[in-house]
Amino acid sequence: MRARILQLLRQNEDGYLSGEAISEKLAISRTAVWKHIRALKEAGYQIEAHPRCGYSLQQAPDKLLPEEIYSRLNASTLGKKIHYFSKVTSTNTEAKKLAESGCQEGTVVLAEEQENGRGRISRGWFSPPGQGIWLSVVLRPALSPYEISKCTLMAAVAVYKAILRVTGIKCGIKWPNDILYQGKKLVGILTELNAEVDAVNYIVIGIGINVNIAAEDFPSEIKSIATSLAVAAGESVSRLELVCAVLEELEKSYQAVLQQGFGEVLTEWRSYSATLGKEVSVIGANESYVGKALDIAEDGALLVQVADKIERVVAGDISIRTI
Ligand code: BTX
Repeated sequence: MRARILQLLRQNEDGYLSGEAISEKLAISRTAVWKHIRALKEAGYQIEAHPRCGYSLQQAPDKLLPEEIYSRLNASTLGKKIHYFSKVTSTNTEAKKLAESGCQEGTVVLAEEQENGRGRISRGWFSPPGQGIWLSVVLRPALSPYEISKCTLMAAVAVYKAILRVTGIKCGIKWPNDILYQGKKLVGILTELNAEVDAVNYIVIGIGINVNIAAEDFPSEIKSIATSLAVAAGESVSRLELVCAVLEELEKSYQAVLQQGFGEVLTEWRSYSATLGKEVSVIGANESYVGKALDIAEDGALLVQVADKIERVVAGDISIRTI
């Protein structure tokens, strides 16, 4: 209902809209209108109330509020239900709890700040308040658990396209889960799986995008390897527009995967890759080697030419550096 009130106020951005008009258009009482307006003000909206003319929206807060997303989002499953937090331990942890309790597919968890944002293999993810997109999506794909590593590639392709659409910036995807700009990390993706031997119960795709973090605000240990869209663009970027674009692109890629398999995703991934054709150093638990990244296989593994042999590198067990 709040999303619809905001929509009405936006259609009247220059002028005022009376409480009576809103109550008639939405078939709710004047008191209900007043309560919703009060809640919107508490959430940070500047809404002017004039005794005779009604309400006028002056300014929306720079927050990823579900009302704002619902009124802009052009998707049918993803983001239909958004759980929003000002601060959370990790959106992936919250999303897993929701998935365990049976939430619908496409449920999204979004936070302004994560206190303990997670990367792969117990690494951390820097997630300061109000400057990034820290989100997790719950999916319940009818796929084999062996296919799930390709969902990370699918998410990377979707985020790449969303960034291009909103900012015009062309990034590069580093196998398997990072998006880079000029060699520095802009986006991280963490896919977590809950499955039986032959069936997936749910997956959580966690996406962290550095949107408006200033270069000097990254902690010293990642300053030289991290960047943000604002740094790349030279101006701040609308998180709201970007979060909607990410959900829309992810929904499109996901639908295509469910209907036609991963073929198209893998083709797109290849053309946006920052890894293929490069010399890479593969650092595994038991062995390390240097080779040339040739391609990704149909199962998503990275194929690396080492002397006259082709090694298959499987997601999750290695760290890879482009030389
Ligand atoms: P990763 O293991 O590939 O990368 C983690 C590494 O990246 C860290 O060890 C650090 O060196 C570096 N790093 C940490 N924070 C940042 C940052 N903000 N920008 C650039 N580099 C950084 C990547 O794991 C997967 C990250 C997923 C994050 C999302 S946010 C929403 C969701 N919730 C959650 O807890 N995780 C995911």
